[in-house]
Amino acid sequence: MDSEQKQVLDMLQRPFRLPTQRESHPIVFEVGTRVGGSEPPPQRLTLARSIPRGTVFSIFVKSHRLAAKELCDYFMEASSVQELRQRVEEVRGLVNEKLFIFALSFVIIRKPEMRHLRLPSIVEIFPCMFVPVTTVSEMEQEARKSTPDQEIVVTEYGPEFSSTHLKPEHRVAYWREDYGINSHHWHWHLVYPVDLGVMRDRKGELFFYMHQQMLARYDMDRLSVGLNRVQKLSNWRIPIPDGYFPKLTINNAGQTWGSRQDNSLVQDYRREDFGLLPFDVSELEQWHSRIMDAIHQGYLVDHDGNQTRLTDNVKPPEKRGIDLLGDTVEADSSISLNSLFYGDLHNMGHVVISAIHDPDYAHRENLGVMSDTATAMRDPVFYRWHKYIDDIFQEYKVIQPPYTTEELSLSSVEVVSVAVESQGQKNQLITGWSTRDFEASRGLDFNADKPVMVRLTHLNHHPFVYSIKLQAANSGSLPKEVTVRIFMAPKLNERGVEMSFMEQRLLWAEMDRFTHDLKPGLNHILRSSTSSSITNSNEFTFRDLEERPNPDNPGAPENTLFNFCGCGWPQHMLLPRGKQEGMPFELFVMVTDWNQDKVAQPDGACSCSAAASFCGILDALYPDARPMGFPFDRRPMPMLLNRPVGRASDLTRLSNIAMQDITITFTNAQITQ
Ligand code: CUO
Repeated sequence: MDSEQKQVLDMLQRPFRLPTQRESHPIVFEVGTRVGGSEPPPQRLTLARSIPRGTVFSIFVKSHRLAAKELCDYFMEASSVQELRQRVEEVRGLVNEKLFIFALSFVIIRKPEMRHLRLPSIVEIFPCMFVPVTTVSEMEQEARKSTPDQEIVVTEYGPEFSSTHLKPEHRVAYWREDYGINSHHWHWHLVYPVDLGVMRDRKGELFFYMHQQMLARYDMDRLSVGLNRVQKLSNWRIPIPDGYFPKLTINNAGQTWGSRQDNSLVQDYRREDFGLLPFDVSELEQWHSRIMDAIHQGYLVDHDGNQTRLTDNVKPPEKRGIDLLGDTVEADSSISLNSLFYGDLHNMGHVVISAIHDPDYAHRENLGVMSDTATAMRDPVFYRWHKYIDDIFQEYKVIQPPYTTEELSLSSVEVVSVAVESQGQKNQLITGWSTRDFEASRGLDFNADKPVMVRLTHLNHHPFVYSIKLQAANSGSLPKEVTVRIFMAPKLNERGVEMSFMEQRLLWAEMDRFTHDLKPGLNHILRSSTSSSITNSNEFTFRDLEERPNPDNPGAPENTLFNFCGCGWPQHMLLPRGKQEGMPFELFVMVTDWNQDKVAQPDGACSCSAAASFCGILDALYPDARPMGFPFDRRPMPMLLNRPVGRASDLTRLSNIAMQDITITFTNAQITQ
């Protein structure tokens, strides 16, 4: 990393700080002044500068997305790192802090000269989006009280999170408020942004799949703590029972996010602070019903009235129906076939819900946490909203032709046995608590001469190993390579009853997906839980990056991987909590022919595999030709199940599929690794 690059990265620190006299570039606002060889910022950055500092920046709001595009383009057009540094310096302090960090992160990920650098954790950039204002003040006090011989100041937050345990929903606060889950969500939307001109392979489908998987995982933890699965927010005309009080601050002046009382009713949107036109709840319902009509009619209608069929049985380059629907629901105006007709359902739902407490801005209250990708997952209503969105996709998926025996089987391979091993125990996994320190003083100024740390509690588990034995035929057409797909789901529903295939279908969480070189005869695969294709192995702190500087080798592969794959699911949340008395889960292992799964990648595509299941691969195609969620995205042919209430275990009649009962026990103790 050269000094220009380091200076760019350093500008991720203390976003609320105004540039000092020496750092500031007053020429920026002088009309007609050329900066960095491009058009002058005052004319170019009108949208970006229209969002006041210290206020909410929301990529769910179209005008904010356009502002982000303007700023990202301005940074991306810099012809050298030096010019980028210049532009970033000029803009810092002039535009909204969240917008600034979003655009700077965007450019670090995508600009060829920058993307070998690692991005530090968003937790350190905006600690006030991860810990309540009371903890921030506690940190301030601790810093003030600290003695000269103290090298650092540490303040703990958790494990109670913002819950009181008076409301049932508080039982999963540890999950919703987990720093890794929220930073994953922020990172995912940075990697797959809407309206920023980013064309990613199967973007719409991954929008569906990644969010569906988060819901499956949330439901697993809900069942672990004795809650029912999430109910979709389908009726907008009745109050939402669960309120949310984030206790987080939007800026360094102590401004708080809007909160929602229990039993609030969604209102027509009449605020004027985001440049949005007045907007009625009935418009959301209308968009929803148009999309549902498209699903049932089997086609979408574009701006010119042309029909585009919706089916998942396509040959590339035709897009799968689920991909088109994902784009339509997420409403990227350059990708959605007809955003005027099908609307902006997903994003506007976030906006309307986050304005529920002050829909006409009469109280001058900020939007709620649902308006920001780094905070939305803290709110119970996020899951109800996304269940509603997922329900659209599932409506489509259940009318797709069921998978046939031919599509599901691989007769030359038999999965002989499956087990997980951890701490010398077979098929018994253990969860508990751990802590992780973040340097909050990288993001907020505590006026301290030493690092001010926040110690966050999070769920964790002992690492484990999958032990999978495959028997491959000694003759005949044996695939050279196979894909191993591992899923996990709770075995019992809320009533303690084993679930049918259709009831359990949406609870299967992908645990791993990898390829294996097959040899004839017995193959014994040992695979560590830490290698999972959904997880991101680490969340880097600023200190990590300083202590392990990046090699001066632009494009050093491991760092490029980090930036893109840094959006993976947190490793510490790979397992659901389970119960103290032990909770039964089922592992599902399926082996398929890699020759049918593989995707021809463009030359020079990076071979990243970390977190590819949720985040795709930088500059490459999604690395699995099957529909995302295969084989649980659709029903299997009825004859494959023992009707009328066939179970997933019925599929083990196919040699390439096996299942194993396991138990997850929550110890409520510290897990140290
Ligand atoms: Cu990730 Cu609604 O898409 O938040």
